[in-house]
Amino acid sequence: MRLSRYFLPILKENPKEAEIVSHRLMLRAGMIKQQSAGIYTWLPLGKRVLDKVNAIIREEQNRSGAVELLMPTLQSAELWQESGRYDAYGKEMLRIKDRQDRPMLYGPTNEEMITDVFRSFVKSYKDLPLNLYHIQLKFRDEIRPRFGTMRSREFLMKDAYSFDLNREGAEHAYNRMFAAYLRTFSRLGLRAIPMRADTGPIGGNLSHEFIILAETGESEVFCHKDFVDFDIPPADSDFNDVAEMRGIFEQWTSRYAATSEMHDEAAFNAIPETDRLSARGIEVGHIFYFGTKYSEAMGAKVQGPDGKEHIVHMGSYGIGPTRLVPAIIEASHDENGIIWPKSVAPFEAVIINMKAGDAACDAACEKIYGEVAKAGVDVLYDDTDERAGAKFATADLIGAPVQIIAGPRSVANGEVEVKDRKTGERETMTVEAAIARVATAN
Ligand code: 5CA
Repeated sequence: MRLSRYFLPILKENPKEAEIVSHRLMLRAGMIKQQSAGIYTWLPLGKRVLDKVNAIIREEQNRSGAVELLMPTLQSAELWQESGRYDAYGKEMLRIKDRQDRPMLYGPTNEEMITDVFRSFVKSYKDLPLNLYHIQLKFRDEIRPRFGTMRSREFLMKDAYSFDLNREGAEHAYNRMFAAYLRTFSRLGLRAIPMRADTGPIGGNLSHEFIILAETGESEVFCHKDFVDFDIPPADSDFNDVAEMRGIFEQWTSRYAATSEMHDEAAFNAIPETDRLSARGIEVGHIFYFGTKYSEAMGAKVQGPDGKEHIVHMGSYGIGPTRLVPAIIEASHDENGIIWPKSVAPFEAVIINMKAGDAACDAACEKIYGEVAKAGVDVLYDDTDERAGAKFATADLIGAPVQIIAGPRSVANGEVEVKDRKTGERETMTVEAAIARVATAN
């Protein structure tokens, strides 16, 4: 991508409304624009990151055996009257009437709708286990939307819903998703700690939140300090292996870790004082086992191997991609801007032409740009006629992991500088070596 043809509305000044660093940097780097309270446009740079986050989430959901579909954002009130949540959900639900005066709502979550999909088609235990997910916009009329897309009113959610014949099967589904979540967050460059959590309006009694430690986080968490270091299940884990998945889950749950709602002072105090960690964090995922709460109310049942009807056991599993993007920034930035993990960087490399219009600089940059792009690397070429200082500042702000800097002096020797955004280390090398460095790192 040539910057001269891109749409990157960088802000020079610090926006006053931004209270936390991720919100400030997302506005300054031209990633998002607020449209009204808690409602955002994802500008091209932000959209690139969001797409990469979603791609990783999708790969790990698919790996675990979940199957993707897409449900609508607008739902009819009738479905929610069946489950009893239409009245119970309260003011967070945005209620709308269509031209026929029929009550509708902008979905805050999809348990009812997926249960309706399930009951329309699935009649036999032979079709189980089943886990269906989508990545879709939600709306919750939060009293206090804040921190940009961290807590917004319209936000993206990956929500998965599992269906099993009995509690045992549902526990396996839960453990499988638990392992998939550990892998997902790790690939996003994050350490998200699973903690016992309250189930709130979703219901049920088994639930974990995945929390990233951050001072600006809105959740209060308590755990053993060693709990923040852990192994991630490998890609070749057998998600169908009940014992393997239970092992991963139990390795976790054997140690005390809880959010403030579930906080058990006695259990926490049983940890030696020097090993206790109480901190703040950002909830990036939340999983629930709620048994037959919706399937019973809405008649989702299958014929079992015994020939009898069984109400199915369900769980739901959420991740917030539009919250993950600022969470990654909270965890990875410096005073100059964002430092993206390679897996979600909007551009893996930026080429900085320090003297656009200079024949030798242009030729070197064009060569690097052409070859690196051909190798499949997402590369941004700053071919604008801004001064070099402004180009350096922009490159640092938008946080591509590698910068290739071409100035007249080095280009005269057939060389460019390669800068690592994270460490700040600069290395001079030939144009060919720079191409190889960026292209083969892929
Ligand atoms: N149906 C269940 C799980 S599928 C559910 O709705 N769970 S939730 O309420 O915990 O939301 C799931 C995830 O969505 C949260 O972990 C969080 O990452 C994200 N999320 C929830 N509310 C917001 C919000 N207002 N802004 C941004 N992300 C949000």
